[in-house]
Amino acid sequence: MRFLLVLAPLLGATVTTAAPSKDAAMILQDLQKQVEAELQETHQAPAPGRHGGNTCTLANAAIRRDWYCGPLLLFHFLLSPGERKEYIRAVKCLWTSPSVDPAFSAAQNHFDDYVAVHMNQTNFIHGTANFLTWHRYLIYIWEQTLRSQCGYKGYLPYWNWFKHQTDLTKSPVFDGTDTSLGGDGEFLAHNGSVVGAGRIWLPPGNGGGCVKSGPFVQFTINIGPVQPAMQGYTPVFTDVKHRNPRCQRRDLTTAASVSTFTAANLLNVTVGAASATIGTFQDELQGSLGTLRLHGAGHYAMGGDGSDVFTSLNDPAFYLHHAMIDRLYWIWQVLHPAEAGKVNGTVTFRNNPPSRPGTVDDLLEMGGLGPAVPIRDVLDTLGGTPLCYVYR
Ligand SMILES: [Cu+2]
Repeated sequence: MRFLLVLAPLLGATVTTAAPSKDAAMILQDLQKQVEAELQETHQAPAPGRHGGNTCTLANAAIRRDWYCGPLLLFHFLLSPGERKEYIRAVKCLWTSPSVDPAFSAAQNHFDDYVAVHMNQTNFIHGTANFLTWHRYLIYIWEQTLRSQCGYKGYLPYWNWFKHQTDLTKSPVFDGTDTSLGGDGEFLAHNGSVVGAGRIWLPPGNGGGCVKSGPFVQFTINIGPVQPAMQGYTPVFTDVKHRNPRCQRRDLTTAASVSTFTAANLLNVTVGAASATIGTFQDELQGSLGTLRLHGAGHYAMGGDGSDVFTSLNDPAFYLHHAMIDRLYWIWQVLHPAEAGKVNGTVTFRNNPPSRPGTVDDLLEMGGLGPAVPIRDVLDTLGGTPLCYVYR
């Protein structure tokens, strides 16, 4: 663990307060190199696989890449503008594909189906033992569906939180160009967002209304909102049978990104104190009562529909945000092999109401989106049952 020694002075008790000498994006690249080196050592042959005959290797694994993260990095890490447009075209294709589940009468298309499946399970997939694996599997199905139904040839990109976190309007994910996932919302006066179980207030950004630029402005969303963090955005219903057609709202909230997407937080969760066990790792990544952490900060940085724990999938950036969460999970798993196969927590939202502990045999249910699989099948992204991907 050469890398840990290099970082040792940055870790320990001072990790959350010291200002590391490298910026977060560079630290993430160091972590990436460390993970790639570990995988080269440990994955000379395919992992045993759960169902025998695993054909997934490092050489044939899919590579999920950065939507674009700035000129500092080598070009092959990044999506080209043409690749970004291909991804956008495929997402539009889902938006114009029919809903597959008649139970979701509010869903007008297959994009809405994802919102509905997530909304129906919200209290059993957050603050739970399956949080990381459920979302890992959901975005995998999303990726594979873009490929199988919409002719997409690439893989799911991720939003690199550690670039442009001081001005989200400059982020290639949110800059409003035709190679972004849309820009900020129209200005709509509101009183900011209340998050962290009511204990944290985030000031309003410059948006709050309908996304005003980018490739998806003409699309209508239909489900929710159920519990948007943004004040003044009124929830209207709580099931998937009542359609609420509207524009997608966003309020790019730099107060969330700049305070949370820091080198100290990145180090803490990947190699610092919080990385010690699956329990401490997932709590730090996800956030707990009264704290804003990486997962929550991404949602609140989007604001508007993206800030709704039930229906944040209405913001197409959801998938790139959760790919980044999954990337950190993958990095952490490679660097902590003794913990990588474990789960921690129960089967209800922060154990409310009290419930049994989750296990790796629990099924990840995907409604009509895809087959249910046990957690153990998606613990290894190179396990071939069905996952076979890495990040770069
Ligand atoms: Cu979720």
